[in-house]
Amino acid sequence: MLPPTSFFTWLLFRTPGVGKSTLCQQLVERTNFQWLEVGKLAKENNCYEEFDEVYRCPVLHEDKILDLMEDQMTDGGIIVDYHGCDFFPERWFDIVFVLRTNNTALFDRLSKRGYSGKKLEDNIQCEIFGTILEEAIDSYPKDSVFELSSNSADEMDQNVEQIVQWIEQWKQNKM
Ligand code: DAT
Repeated sequence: MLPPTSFFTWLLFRTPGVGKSTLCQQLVERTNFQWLEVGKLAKENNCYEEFDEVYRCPVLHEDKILDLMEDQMTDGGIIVDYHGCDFFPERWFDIVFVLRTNNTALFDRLSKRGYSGKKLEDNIQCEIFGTILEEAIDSYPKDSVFELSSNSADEMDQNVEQIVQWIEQWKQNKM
């Protein structure tokens, strides 16, 4: 059982392909929380510093995106979805979820998405070494970081149920 807590929820998720969007979509349908996709917000507002030629992707301008998010984060009830976490202020979040997927499933999902070469290898390695879980534990209180396994559709359903229960409990505690 996840602990009841106060204000914001941060759903921090891992490497691409672990099921962040799928989970967020289902949570939005089941709760009145809003889904804030940091990657999408950055794209819409051109929050980039440069282009990374190795990974073939733009590099996030962290200060710009934090300024944009600040207003939205003050009201609470936000699910923040991104693959990194150490640059967000700790005060924004009450809880951090890190999704994990085994290498075989992740390899298949990322290959289907068109990832190959170094980008594919590095993302798989990031998952193997638990890089983002480590980053979350280093950046936030240990008792607010939860790891959720996301290998199968059944596990996805369980994760949704567990988080919905946590949100219901959070609402009751606020009444
Ligand atoms: P992300 O947003 O983390 O990049 P996604 O939600 O787009 O990931 O999911 C990538 C693909 O994997 C998509 O086709 C749905 C599938 N998928 C996600 N989570 C899954 C799970 N737990 N079991 C089976 N398939 C899953």
